[in-house]
Parts: sequence; C-alpha cells; structure tokens
Amino acid sequence: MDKEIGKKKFLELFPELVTELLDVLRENGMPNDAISWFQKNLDYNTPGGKLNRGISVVDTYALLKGYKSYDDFSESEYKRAAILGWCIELLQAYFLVADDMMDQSITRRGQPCWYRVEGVKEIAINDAFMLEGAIYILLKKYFRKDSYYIDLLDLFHEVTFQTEMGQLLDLITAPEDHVDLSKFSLEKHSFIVIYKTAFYSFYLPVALAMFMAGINDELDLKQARDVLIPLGEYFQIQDDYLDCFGKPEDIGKIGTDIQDNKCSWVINTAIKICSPDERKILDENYGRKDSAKEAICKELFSKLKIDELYHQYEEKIATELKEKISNIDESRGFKGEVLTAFFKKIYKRSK
Ligand code: DMA
Ligand code: MG
Ligand code: MG
Ligand code: MG
Repeated sequence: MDKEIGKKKFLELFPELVTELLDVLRENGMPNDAISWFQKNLDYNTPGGKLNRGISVVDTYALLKGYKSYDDFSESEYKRAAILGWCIELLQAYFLVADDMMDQSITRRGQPCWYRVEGVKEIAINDAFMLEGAIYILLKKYFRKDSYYIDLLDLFHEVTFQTEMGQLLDLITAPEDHVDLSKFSLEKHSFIVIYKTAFYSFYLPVALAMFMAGINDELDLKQARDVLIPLGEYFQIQDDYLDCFGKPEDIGKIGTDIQDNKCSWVINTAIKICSPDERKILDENYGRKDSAKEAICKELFSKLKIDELYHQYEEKIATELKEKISNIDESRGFKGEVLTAFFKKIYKRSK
C-alpha cells in the first residue's frame, strides 16, 4: 500500500462528504450563512492533521482482505472504508476543538486553535457538537442497511464515552488554581491516557475495519485491543514527551502541559526520580501560568535527563509490543500484520 497514494485518495473523498453534510443543512432550510459556517468548521478542523487514524481504517481493511494495493478495492468498497476513516477524523476534530478550549491551547496543526479564530470563541462548543453529529449522518447514509450498522454505532458511542471519561480525569487531575503533585502517579497517568487517547486513536480504527471485513469474533477484538491499548498508551506518552521537548514546527502546536498542571508522563517521571530539593522546585514552579516558571521546570527536566529515560522507555515498550504481536492467533482471520503496521507508524515519531 503506497503511503502517498493512500493519503491522496483519502483526502480526495473529503470535499464530497462535505457537500453531502452541507446538503443536510440545506434540506433543513438553513440559511446560507449557517451553511458557510458549518463548511468552514468542517474544513478548518477535520483534514489538516496526519490523518493516521482515518487512513488506518482503509489500510487495516486492505490487510485483512489480503489486498496488495488500492486497485484491489472496488470503488464503493474503498469509499465505504474511507468514510469510516473520515468518521474517526470527525470524532478527532470534535475532541480537539473542545480539548483546545479546555487546555487553553494556542495553536493546532500549525494554525490558531478554532476557538481563537476571529469571531468564533464559544461558538466552537456547538461546532464541536456538530462535528460529532456529522459522524452519525454519514454512518446512517452509508451503513444503515448493513448487518453491522448497530456494531458501528455501539462502537462509536462506547469509544466516545471512554474518551470523555479520560478527558474528565485529565482535567480534574490538573486543577488550574491548586497544584498538588502528590495527586499524580504513573499509574494514574496510565489510566488517563488509555481512556483519553488509546481507545479512539488505536482500537477504534482497527475495530471498524474488522467489522467491515466481517471479522468480529470477540476473541479477535480482544486480541486487537490487548496490543492496541498499550500501543495507544505509548503514543500518548510520546505526545506528552513532545509537548515538552518537541519543536512546535514539527508537532504543529505549542506545548501547554507544564503551565496547565497536566498529569503528564514527563512530570510523573521527574517526580519519581528527583531529590527532595528538586521536588520543592517542581512544587513551586509546575502548573503556574508563568513562562519563567515553566522554563525552570524544563531546565530541571533536562538536568534529570528525562529524555534519556524516555528513550529507554521507548526501547522497552517496543520490545514488549513486538513480543505481543508475535503471539497473535491468526486462525480466525485476524492478522498480526495489522498491529505491526500501526506500530511502525508511530515508533520513534517526532511529530
Ligand atoms: C489528547 O490530550 C486527548 C484528546 C481526547 C484530544 P492532549 O490535550 O494531550 O492533546 P494535545 O496535546 O493534542 O492537545
Ligand atoms: Mg490538549
Ligand atoms: Mg487535553
Ligand atoms: Mg498533549
């Protein structure tokens, strides 16, 4: 499967979906300015990222069917797989518009966060809801008659709620006005990131492709989950690491975790290894809306060699994941290759 062709084909479908979604507003008699607003919302927030989650649905489906290139798909088959992919991208857009407001972030995908665009502000809350609503319009239009339609709906609802539980815990563990690092731990971090990131970013694309390919035995869904959840945890640890140590021009966003008092992998690792004096520095400087204090934290993280610990963690988890993947039972049609493909997409990423 050619990566560039994959992205190009996937992106080519998006304008058509936008047109279909705008038609729903038209059918409801919405005025032109509302239709244009929704169009801008969709265009600004949906296609600008790496599209890994969305394209993974198509690529996972191809692997499960034994397809070697996009030419092996029938036209409608490609479109349906890609629509499931775009539904994840819409879900992601929905979460990110809200996440950026809650995290008071500045930029996303190299542009201002949607709520910071001229004239948007709190309307972004409703815009997020409409991005989510778009998922169910597309699912109904394209999958209503399929036997697995209910499975798709159930899966989207379940994973959405899991993500929202994760976001809740992420937010209440990081109060703005009260820093208490004793509330943090790597165990709590693991729980937060599995819920806020791993289910929707890793399990969801594979499970959708499995349903569409007719591989839906609970044993196989569990096999997928048992690798994809730790893989998703690794991905969010990378996100936490890059928030502090990544370059904004690579990651497309300015890190806010230190000032936001986030229970991130970086602070949890630092707490675990620091001396009492260093802990005092963190207690006094972490989680404050003050860039000088943020810089003091970053300096201490460098002194504690958090980057080395991160690279050690990365090697350890990579070995564990490869071992798990090698033990996949392929007797019912599920393939370990699907998981290897995911692993390769994120291993040692810098953006
Ligand atoms: C990501 O958390 C989780 C969701 C559901 C968007 P985050 O705030 O670390 O994401 P980012 O670093 O992209 O703002
Ligand atoms: Mg955020
Ligand atoms: Mg967040
Ligand atoms: Mg982050």
